[in-house]
Formats: sequence, structure tokens, C-alpha cells
Amino acid sequence: MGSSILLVSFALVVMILISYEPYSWMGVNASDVPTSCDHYCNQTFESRHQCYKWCEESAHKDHGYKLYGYPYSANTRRVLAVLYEKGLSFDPITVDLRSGEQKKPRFLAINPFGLIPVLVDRDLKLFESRAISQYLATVHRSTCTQLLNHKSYKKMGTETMWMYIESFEFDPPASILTQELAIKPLVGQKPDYKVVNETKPLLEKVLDIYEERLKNSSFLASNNFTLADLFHLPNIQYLMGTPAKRLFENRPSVHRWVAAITARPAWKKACDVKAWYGKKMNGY
Ligand SMILES: N[C@@H](CCC(=O)N[C@@H](CS)C(=O)NCC(=O)O)C(=O)O
Ligand SMILES: *[C@@H]1O[C@H](CO)[C@@H](O)[C@H](O)[C@H]1NC(C)=O
Ligand SMILES: *[C@@H]1O[C@H](CO)[C@@H](O)[C@H](O)[C@H]1NC(C)=O
Ligand SMILES: *[C@@H]1O[C@H](CO)[C@@H](O)[C@H](O)[C@H]1NC(C)=O
Ligand SMILES: *[C@@H]1O[C@H](CO)[C@@H](O)[C@H](O)[C@H]1NC(C)=O
Repeated sequence: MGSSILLVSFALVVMILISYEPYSWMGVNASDVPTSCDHYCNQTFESRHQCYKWCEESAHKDHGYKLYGYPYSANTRRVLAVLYEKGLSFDPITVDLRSGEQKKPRFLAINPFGLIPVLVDRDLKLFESRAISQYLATVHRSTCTQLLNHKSYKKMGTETMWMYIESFEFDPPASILTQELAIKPLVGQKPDYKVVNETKPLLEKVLDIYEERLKNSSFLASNNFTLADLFHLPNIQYLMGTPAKRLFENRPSVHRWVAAITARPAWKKACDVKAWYGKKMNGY
């Protein structure tokens, strides 16, 4: 009788501890758990403990990833978002775009196209932010945020379609507007309003189609956040700080989607320039 009361109280204490501090029972310090894991693991209650364990292990494992990039660069941020969603460690290597570092021989030896980001994973070197993102999301598919959901060929087809829609329909007008309305003013140049006026209707046409899609779907490829949504973040983040934000805000379903994807903790960290410079820096 006494021992069963003891057992029940013990179980209660454990339950309270787990519900308040989901990681403490594993001897994991809450501050070591990537915020992205917190965000993701809270939604998957059955496997929550396993989920924290994966995330924590992943964050502490040295994967040896090196990322050549610049923390203000939209394409660098695309890859950073994936690294933070997955809670992966990496060494940042700053390629200063302001001083034209990306066109100097030292960097051209790494990427002859003279563009960032570049990911180095031991003997593998990858250019192109979307290819790097897909690589990381596939290698680390079983940890933290599920960015690809290739449970069937149909799902794979739909996700790939939305990823290419981003590249071929959304990005061309969006990146022109980002350049004119966000980047140019940032470096003290005036936007070319002729270009802006010509480009806006092209983006509006794309967003009208997104609005219809997002009326019936929480995210572009499915009801879950995927790499297809993530790919849009860098341009959207910059454009939401310009008058072009109205194009997104005027469309209720697009607006809801923008709010959901820009609020992700991993994305906030990807935009945090101090988080980039705060890491230990190794040279080339
Ligand atoms: N499609 C490439 C584009 C890369 C790209 O244009 N990167 C920009 C920074 S956001 C860059 O390196 N610009 C330097 C230059 O054009 O000289 C990707 O997604 O990685
Ligand atoms: C996840 O759950 C923990 C514990 O219940 C809570 O402290 C934390 O704020 C939650 N995080 C998110 C992003 O919802
Ligand atoms: C761009 O459009 C705005 C609003 O329609 C107009 O006031 C402005 O003169 C246009 N600028 C150029 C350079 O075409
Ligand atoms: C989206 O939902 C609306 C209202 O529920 C419906 O009328 C419309 O046919 C749906 N569109 C698609 C593409 O499924
Ligand atoms: C969305 O994610 C949850 C949790 O990971 C999963 O259970 C569910 O099957 C996913 N839904 C879709 C439509 O992929």
C-alpha cells in the first residue's frame, strides 16, 4: 500500500517534470536544444522524447560542414534556414560581397562561378543554395523538421513541382524587386522605378495563383511546411520590409502563409547576422 502510493507520487512527479521540461529527464540542458527542435518536437507528441534526443545529438555532432557565405545574402540564408531547421552544426566562412571577395582568385578556386553559398562536406563541394538545401534535407531526413515528405511518388512530384515553381516563376520577379527595393537602398543606391513598375505585375500574377492554392492548403506542397515553402523565405523577408509587402498583405491566404513561415524560429536565426559572426571562424 505504502509503496504503491510512493510509486504513484513518483510517477506524478516524473509526469510533471516531463511536461514542464521535456529534455531534463535525459540530462539534456534546455539551452542546448536547438529552438527548431523545440518547435518541431512539440507537435509530434508520441515521438517527442525520441525527437529531442535526435535533435540534441545532431546539434552536438560535428558534421564537418563548411558554409562559404555572407549573412546578408538571400541565397546564403536559404541554406542557413535548412541548417537551423535541422539543428546542424557548421563552420561559417565569410565571403564579403561588399569587397567583391567572391570574384577574387582565392574564392574562384572554390566556386568558379564566383557566387555564394558553397557547402563543403569533406570531399563533396556543392554550389546552388537549393541543391545544397535538398542535399541536407535528404541526408538528415530523419531528424528534426521533416522538410521533404517523399512517402509516395505523388508527394515527391508535388513537392518538386512547387520547388521549381519557386525557382522559375516566383524567384525571377521577386529577386528583381528584392534587388531594387531592398538591396539597392541598403547600399545607398536608388531603385530603378521603371524596372520596379515592370516587375510588380509579374509577381502579382504569380501571387494570384498562390492565393488560390493557399485557400485550400496550409502550405504550398501539402498541409505541412516543406522545403518548397522554405525556398521562398529569403526574398519574402526582404520584400516585407519594402512597399512591395502590400502584394503579399492584400491576399489573405498568402498573408497567412507568409506570417506562418517567417515566424519559424529557424528562419529568425537564419536572418540573425550576429549568430553568423558569433560562431568560430576558420579561414579558407
Ligand atoms: N542560384 C544561386 C545564386 C547564388 C547567388 O546569386 N549568390 C549571390 C549572393 S545572394 C552572389 O554570390 N552574388 C555575388 C555576385 O553576383 O557577384 C544560388 O541559389 O545559390
Ligand atoms: C515546447 O514545449 C515546451 C514545454 O512544454 C515549452 O516550454 C516551449 O515553449 C514549447 N516551444 C514551442 C516553440 O512551442
Ligand atoms: C511607376 O509607377 C508609379 C505609380 O503608378 C508612377 O507614379 C511612377 O511615375 C512610375 N515610375 C516610372 C519610372 O515609370
Ligand atoms: C478550394 O476550396 C474552395 C472552397 O472550399 C472550392 O470552391 C475550390 O474548388 C477549391 N479549389 C481547389 C483548387 O481545390
Ligand atoms: C504532417 O506532419 C505530421 C507530423 O510530422 C505527420 O504526422 C503528417 O502525416 C504530415 N501530414 C502530411 C499531409 O504530410
